[in-house]
Amino acid sequence: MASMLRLFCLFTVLMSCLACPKFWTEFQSNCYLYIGNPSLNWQEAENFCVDKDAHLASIHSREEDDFVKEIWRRSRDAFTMFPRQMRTQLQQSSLAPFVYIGLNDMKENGKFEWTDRTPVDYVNWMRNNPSTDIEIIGEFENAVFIWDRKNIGQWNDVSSKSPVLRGSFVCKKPL
Ligand SMILES: [Ca+2]
Ligand SMILES: [Ca+2]
Repeated sequence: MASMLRLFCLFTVLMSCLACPKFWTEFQSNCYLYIGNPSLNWQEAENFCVDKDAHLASIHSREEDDFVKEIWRRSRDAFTMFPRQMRTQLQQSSLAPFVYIGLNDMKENGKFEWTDRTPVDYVNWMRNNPSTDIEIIGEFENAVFIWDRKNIGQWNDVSSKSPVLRGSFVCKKPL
């Protein structure tokens, strides 16, 4: 009986090694964490992910692009189920109009990279993006978010250290 118990414990430990941490969602052998916190810009969001042994999500296929949008939209959809008073408190954190991902051209303007160092093999830019480098309030557009304008959910480059563009983001790490 004791050996059965030991075997069961071993199995449980092994299984937990093969699963994403609590609150993370598994998709194609990676774990994703959606954060609806509105108080972070791109750079702060990446720092948050690194703190969790992850990076802002990289996206390598249409399926992964849709998946990231799905966990973000699901969170916004769930928001409408809360009572009205609660919604006011939650409003900022649940209704971010964009979600940051790890794409950036901080090292060299126009040369986009993922913060997790995976290859850039898929992009989904919005019309007129990436922007020719327009300097806005002393900052160049060098980091990317998915903007759900017209429910299309395409990519836009913005300033990585914007004091204004604070929104939600998705961290990703391998399973
Ligand atoms: Ca740029
Ligand atoms: Ca742009």
